[in-house]
Amino acid sequence: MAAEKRDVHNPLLFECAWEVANKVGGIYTVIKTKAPVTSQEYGDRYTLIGPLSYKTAPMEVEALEPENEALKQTLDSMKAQGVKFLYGRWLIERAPKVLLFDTGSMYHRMDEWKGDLWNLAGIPTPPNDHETNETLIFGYLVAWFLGEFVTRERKKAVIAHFHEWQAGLAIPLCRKRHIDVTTIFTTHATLLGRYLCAGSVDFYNNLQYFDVDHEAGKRGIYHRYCIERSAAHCADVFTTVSHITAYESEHLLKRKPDGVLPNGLNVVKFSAMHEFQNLHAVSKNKINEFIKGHFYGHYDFDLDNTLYFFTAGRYEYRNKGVDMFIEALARLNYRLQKSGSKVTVVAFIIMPAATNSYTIEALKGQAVTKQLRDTVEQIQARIGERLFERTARYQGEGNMDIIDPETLLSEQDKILLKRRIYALKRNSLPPVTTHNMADDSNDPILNQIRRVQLFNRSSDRVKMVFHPEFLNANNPILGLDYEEFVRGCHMGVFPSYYEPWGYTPAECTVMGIPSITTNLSGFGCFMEDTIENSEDYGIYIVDRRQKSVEDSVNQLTDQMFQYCQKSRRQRINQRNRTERLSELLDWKRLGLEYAKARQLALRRAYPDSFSDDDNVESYFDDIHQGSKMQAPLSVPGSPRLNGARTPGEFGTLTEELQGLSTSDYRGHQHFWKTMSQKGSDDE
Ligand code: G6P
Ligand code: 1S3
Repeated sequence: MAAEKRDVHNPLLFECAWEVANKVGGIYTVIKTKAPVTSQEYGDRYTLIGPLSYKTAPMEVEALEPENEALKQTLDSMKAQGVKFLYGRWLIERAPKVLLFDTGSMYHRMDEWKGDLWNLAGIPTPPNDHETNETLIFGYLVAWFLGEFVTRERKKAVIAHFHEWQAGLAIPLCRKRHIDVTTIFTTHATLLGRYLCAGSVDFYNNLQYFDVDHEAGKRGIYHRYCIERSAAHCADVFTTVSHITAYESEHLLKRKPDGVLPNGLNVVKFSAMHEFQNLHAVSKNKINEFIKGHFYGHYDFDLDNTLYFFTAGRYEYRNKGVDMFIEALARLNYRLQKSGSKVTVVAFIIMPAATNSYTIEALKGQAVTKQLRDTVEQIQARIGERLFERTARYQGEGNMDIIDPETLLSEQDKILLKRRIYALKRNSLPPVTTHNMADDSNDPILNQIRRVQLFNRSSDRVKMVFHPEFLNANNPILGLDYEEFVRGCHMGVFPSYYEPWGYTPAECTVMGIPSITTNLSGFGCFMEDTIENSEDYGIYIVDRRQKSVEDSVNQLTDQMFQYCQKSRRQRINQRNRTERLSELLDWKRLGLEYAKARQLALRRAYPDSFSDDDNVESYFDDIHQGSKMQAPLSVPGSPRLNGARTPGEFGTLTEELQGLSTSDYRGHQHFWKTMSQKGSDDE
C-alpha cells in the first residue's frame, strides 16, 4: 500500500537555532523579532527548538504540557531515555511554543555519537572543542526528536528550518537517516569568511581562489567547517541573509544559495511623527549629562553645537571597521579644526572587552558634577526663599536694594561654590576610556587612538569615548539602554569589512537615526539596491569594494564632515526621512522571503503533492495581506525605490518556484561581473 501523502498545505514548522530564548548575538534578534509574523502564519503549527540554558530560560520561557499527541509521545519517549528538556511558551509577542534541550543530559553519549558522525558523514570532532561538543549533542538530540516525531505525526508535512552551523548538524543526520522532513539551512556568516577577514587577507578579491580545506585546517576549524558545509549541502533549501554572503557561501561552502532572506525588525510605528523626534531630544539630554561629567574641567565646548556619533557591536576590530572609523575621525578632527568649525563631535565606541570595572576618573567625573548640580540646586532654593522673604516683608518706598542680585548670594554660598569649582579642576585630559582595560597596552582600539592622538584635548573638535561594555540603564555612568542611547545620538557609523547583514545600522534606521554603512555589508547592499539617493534618507554607504583603503577612509571622512555642516533643521528633516524607511525593514514585509523558502522546500521534497492549481502568488498574498510597500506617498521626501517594490521582487526564491533559474546576486552588478569575469579568465 502506498504511504499516505503528507499534507503540504498545512505543514508543521520547527525552527531551530542556538539562540532561541538564548541571547548570544544577532541571530537572537532575527529569531525573536521574526517569531510574531511566523506565529501569525503558522499558529500552533510553529515550534522553535534551541538549547536549554538553566540560567536564562526561566526568565524567557513559561513551562507547558504539550497538547499535540505526537509531540507528547515523542518527548515522553526521549525523557524515558534520560533526555532533559523544557517545553513551553516563549514570553515574547504572540508567545510561540519552544522546545529547549539540555545538552548536558546527554554528554555520556558523546563518544558514541562522535563515532557515528565519523562513520556516517566522515566529519571528525576533536576532543577539546566545547562549542563543537555542544553542537554535536544538540544536533543528535534534534535529529532524534524529528526522527521519532515524524513516525508519530504522519499526516502533515514537516519543515525543519536551521540557522547557522551550531544548529546545522541535524541536517546531514536527517538526510542520512532518511527522516521524512524537508530542511532549510540559513547561514548568517561563514566560519571561514569571518576568520579570513579578521586576518589581513584581501578577502573579496580572492574569494574564489582560497583552498578552503587548507585554510580551515590552518585555523584549527576544519571540523567546524565540515559541519557547516555538510549542513549547506544536505539541506533541501540553502539560504543566507544577503547577496554578498551568498556570493561568499558559493565560494567558501561550495553551494550557491537558493535565495536570500534579509533580516527584518519589528517596527513600532508612532502615531505622530514628532514622537520619535521628541525621544531623540529626551535621550540626547541624558547623554549631555554624561558628557558634562566625563569632560569635567575641560567642558569648554557648546553642547548645543555638539554631535554624537557612535559605533557599536561585537569587538571585531577589523571586521566591524573600527580601524577605519578611528582613522576617519582623526581626519575629521583635522578638517573641522582647519575650517574653523564650531561643531564638536563626540565619538562613542561601544564594544565589550575584558575590563576591571570603571576607572576612578570616570566615576569621579560623574560624582563631582553631580555634587555641583546638587549645590547649585540648593543655592537656587535658598536664593528663592531669600527673595520671597525680602519681597513679602518689603515696607519701604523707592529703595529696592533688596532685589539687587549682588546681595542674593550669601558669603557661605560663595564659599561652597568655590569649593565645588576647585573640585572640578583636573591636571589630566578627560579619559578616552571609561573602564580599566584588562590589557590596556595591547588593546587595538586604544592603540589606534594613541596612534592618531585623539586625546580629548581642548583644541580637538573630535572627542573620543570608548565604553568597553554593553550599555545598561543601571550603569553608574552612561546609564542608558542601548535603544535610548541610539535615539539620543545623531549618527551611527559602521564601516564594516565583514558584515553579512548588520543589524546596527538597520536599528538606527527604524529609530530615525542616520547611519553610515558599507557596500560590504548585507544591509548596505540591500539599501543601495532598494532606494535611490540613499544619503538623502540618512543611509550613507562607504565604497569598500572598488576603492582603496585610503579612498574609503576619505569618503567616510567626507560623509561625516558633510553631516557636520547640516543645520538643526536639516538634521530634523533628514531624521524624518530616515524613519520613513522603516517599512522596508519590517518583518511584515521581509518575512515573505522566509515563506518563499519554505514553499520551495516543500516543493522540492514533495513535488507530487503540488498541482498546477497551487498558485504561489495568491498564497503569498494571503499570508501577508497588506505587507507590500505602499505606493509612494504624495509628500515630498518619500523614498524612491529602485524598482524593487516588494520583497518578492528583490529575492530570488520565487523565480525558481515559477520555473526560472535563479538570477545573479544583487548589489553592484558591475562588481559581481568583474569578479566572475576574473574567475573565468583565470580558469
Ligand atoms: C528633535 C526635537 C527638537 C530638537 C531637535 C534637536 O527634533 O523634537 O525639539 O530641537 O530634536 O535636534 P539635534 O539634531 O540638534 O539633536
Ligand atoms: C551575524 O552576527 P555577526 O555580528 O557576527 O548574524 C547577524 C544576524 O543575521 C548579522 O546581522 C551579522 O552581520 C552577522 O555578523
